[in-house]
Amino acid sequence: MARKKIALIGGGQIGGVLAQLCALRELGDVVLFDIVQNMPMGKTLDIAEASRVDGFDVELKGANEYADIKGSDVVIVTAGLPRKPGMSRDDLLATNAKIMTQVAEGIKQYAPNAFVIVISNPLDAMVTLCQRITGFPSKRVMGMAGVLDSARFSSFIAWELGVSVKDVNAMVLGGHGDTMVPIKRFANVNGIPVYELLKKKYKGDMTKVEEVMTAMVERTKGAGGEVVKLLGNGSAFYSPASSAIAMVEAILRDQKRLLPVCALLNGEYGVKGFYVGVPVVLGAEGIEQIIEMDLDAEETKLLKISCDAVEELVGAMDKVLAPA
Ligand code: TXD
Repeated sequence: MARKKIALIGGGQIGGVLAQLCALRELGDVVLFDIVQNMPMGKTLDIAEASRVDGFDVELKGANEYADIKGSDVVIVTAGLPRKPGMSRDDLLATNAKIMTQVAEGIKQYAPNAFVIVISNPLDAMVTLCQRITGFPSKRVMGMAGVLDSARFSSFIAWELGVSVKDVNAMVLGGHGDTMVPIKRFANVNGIPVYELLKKKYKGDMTKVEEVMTAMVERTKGAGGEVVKLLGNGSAFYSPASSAIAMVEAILRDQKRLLPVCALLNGEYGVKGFYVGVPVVLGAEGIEQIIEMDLDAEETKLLKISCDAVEELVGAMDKVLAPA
């Protein structure tokens, strides 16, 4: 059986790590595309030359032409500008919308049967645009943000409680922006609610428990910005790449994982016609199911605020892209 073909559009920080992870896990042959001449060829050659040491059998190729992504099974898009310190993700809208327009047209032409995972920011608007331009079925076009935001939330919980992060389950829903909604109530460590464990740790002092939980939620919401500030140039790239690879694996290995994914909603959670982060089942068909959780009044309110912010962003994008 032929190896799968994975195209990475954008050969920058995340694109490079994605290429290496695809190779290390032997997920398929990799094409790394960028508009910068030679750079993707340099990165893929560098990774390929580690194949003897790491022991992987996949081909890696750099590309400056869309024709090279022909027949890809999966396309991951990171093309666009990252944030600089002090910028919000939404500040990237105008530039990245124009880039996404070109990228989506290239994917539509050369990889019409691919699953597409968008990473570029502002995420919810970019993936909405990508699906509209490609016209692909929405179960094949999705955005990565929730896996990363949830991984960050899980890390903070593990560090606070002094337990292995492998036992932590926590989900972040909504848009990938300042309004994202970490779902505190369902966060647990191997089934034990985080609230219960915090209550034990702080000997029933519920004020302290709420304070610690709120601090973890706020750190999660600002986690991308925390890294941007420390790096001084560019944004997080290791954890975003790993998170997208988890989604690729779920699809290629038909794992039926239940993950928070940026998906096109058609009435679920009261949203219609744009993308937002919700729990889905991810398998060989792509988004096989969208799960509607029973949220309480507070969670519903916060999710609505987040969805409204995404809707506004999509509206702003439409204005930017409208012919003058
Ligand atoms: O959770 C998430 N979704 C994210 C998203 C987490 C972290 C970062 N996130 C966003 O991913 C970030 O805000 C950016 O919008 C993207 C890519 O981040 P990365 O750190 O990889 O940015 P780089 O290193 O600047 O790489 C972008 C590449 C760069 O090599 C450009 O030359 C290329 O995109 N680029 C293009 N490629 C193809 N086609 C066009 N038109 C193009 N324009 C620029």
